[in-house]
Amino acid sequence: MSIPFITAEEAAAIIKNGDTVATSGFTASGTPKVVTVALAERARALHEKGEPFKINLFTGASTNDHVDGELARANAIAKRTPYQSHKDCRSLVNSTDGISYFDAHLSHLSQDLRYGFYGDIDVAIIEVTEMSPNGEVILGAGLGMAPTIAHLAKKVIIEYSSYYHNSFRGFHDNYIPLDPPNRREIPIYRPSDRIGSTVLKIDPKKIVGVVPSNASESIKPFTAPDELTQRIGDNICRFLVDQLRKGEIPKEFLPIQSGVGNVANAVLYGLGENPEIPRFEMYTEVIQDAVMALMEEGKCRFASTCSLTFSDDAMLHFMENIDFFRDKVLMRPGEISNSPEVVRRLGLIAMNTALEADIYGNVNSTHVLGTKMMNGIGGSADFSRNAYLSIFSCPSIQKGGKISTIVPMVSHVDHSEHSVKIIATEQGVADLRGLDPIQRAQTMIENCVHPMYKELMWDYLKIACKNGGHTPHDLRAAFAFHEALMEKGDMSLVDFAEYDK
Ligand code: 0RQ
Repeated sequence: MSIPFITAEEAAAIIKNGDTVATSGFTASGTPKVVTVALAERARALHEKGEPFKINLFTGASTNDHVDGELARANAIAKRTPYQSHKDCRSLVNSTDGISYFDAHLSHLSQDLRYGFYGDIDVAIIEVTEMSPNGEVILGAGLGMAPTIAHLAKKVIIEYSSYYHNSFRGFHDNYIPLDPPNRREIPIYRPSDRIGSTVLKIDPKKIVGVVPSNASESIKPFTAPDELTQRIGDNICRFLVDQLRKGEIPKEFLPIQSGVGNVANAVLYGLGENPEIPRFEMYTEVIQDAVMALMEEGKCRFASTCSLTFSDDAMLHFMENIDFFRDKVLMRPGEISNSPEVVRRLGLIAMNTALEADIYGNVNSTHVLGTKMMNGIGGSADFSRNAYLSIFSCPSIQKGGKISTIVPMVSHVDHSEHSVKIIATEQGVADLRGLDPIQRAQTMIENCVHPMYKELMWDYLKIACKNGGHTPHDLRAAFAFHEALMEKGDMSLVDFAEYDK
């Protein structure tokens, strides 16, 4: 059967008000780039005529301006999950009559969709880089939920990207686990184990059209590590070398998961430069520019990932040298790249970022002042709960010192004290393993808190300890830092005098 080429506008016209639309991709990579722009245009035109038009939008992770940006600005998103990081989308997520957003673990969404928890998928928009008439496709630079949504969706729109001049064939590992009660183990015993297929087979009867696209992922280069991120990165590297020397990390080292952002890049560069760190593998959800450089230097032997989150220049470099990377990279669906089962089996060193952490080791990755959604939990808990070593890092202060990121009690919990083993700031590293709560608090204050907040934090612990208990708190004062920020614009103006009675 022949599958028609259609325009982005024709594809957008297939999507109806109230539809649930799922897209391929993970971060900007592999997401649609033209159909969603036309869809936003259509929404605007309908809104101008006074007609309602909103979709429910399910993706692999965050997207790009072409998806979250365009659709948010057109006020075309009713429900959104599992992760977003675009400022226009975020502002609607945080307004009561904006987007109904629910935050979900990235490894969960594909299976939750198969379980039927969130209704039908009306339309899947899937970016491909090669396609045959029988519906066999080669995906692009990011998978996300592509295999599951291709299988579940009633209709599939293909975005056929001609941006990439060299073939991605061989990089993908498309795989859908059986669902309970028939699930078996996911047979990955090393990061390089292939378990699925390089091609994704989509029922050609469901493909309603193919839309040509020639857009890049539009990912900007990360800024070079500044002094602060460099210090955090150095602290983590020193800690890992020390663990290696003590034999607490096996001498072969363990696969690394690394979140996105500048600290992640700084740590990876640091590991690359450190002669005591052996060549390592990665089992992670995104690989950024730093990883490509480490592969070329021979320091990183292999990376299993869900997406290639390379800046546009780095992606061009990857493409020009694609044969070098063919046996060094596998891209998998998010539920496999982030599978808690595989993370536990491989024994990962997981490194993620916190917005704030408390003196007992609970971590908030998502909510500013406990209320405003930043991005979402992403894959951070898929990894940290199950890792061999889970490390969270953040600068000890934000906004020029008006915020201490280490607080008495986090204003929202994403990662409980039971999942968090190590916390690092530019001040130092708190190794919380095997410590009771008071020891944890002392270690956190001594090693991670910024000098301008240390005395205040000791004051809090003293007040809390007067109440006794296993995990001492003064519930009246536990959020005094947050209150000072809200009322006086500065946490350091907290006054514990009224509680110290
Ligand atoms: O504000 O933007 O006004 O400058 O928050 O802070 O330090 O630049 O942090 O960009 O690395 O993001 C946790 C959000 C960190 C991210 C989080 C303010 C600060 C700044 C951003 P400005 P930074 P980053 C892999 C794993 C969850 C998902 C995850 C994240 C802005 O890492 O989304 O880990 N993680 N996924 O000033 C008030 C505080 C603050 C604060 C920072 N305590 N209170 N404001 N800020 N701390 C990827 C995927 O899952 C795909």
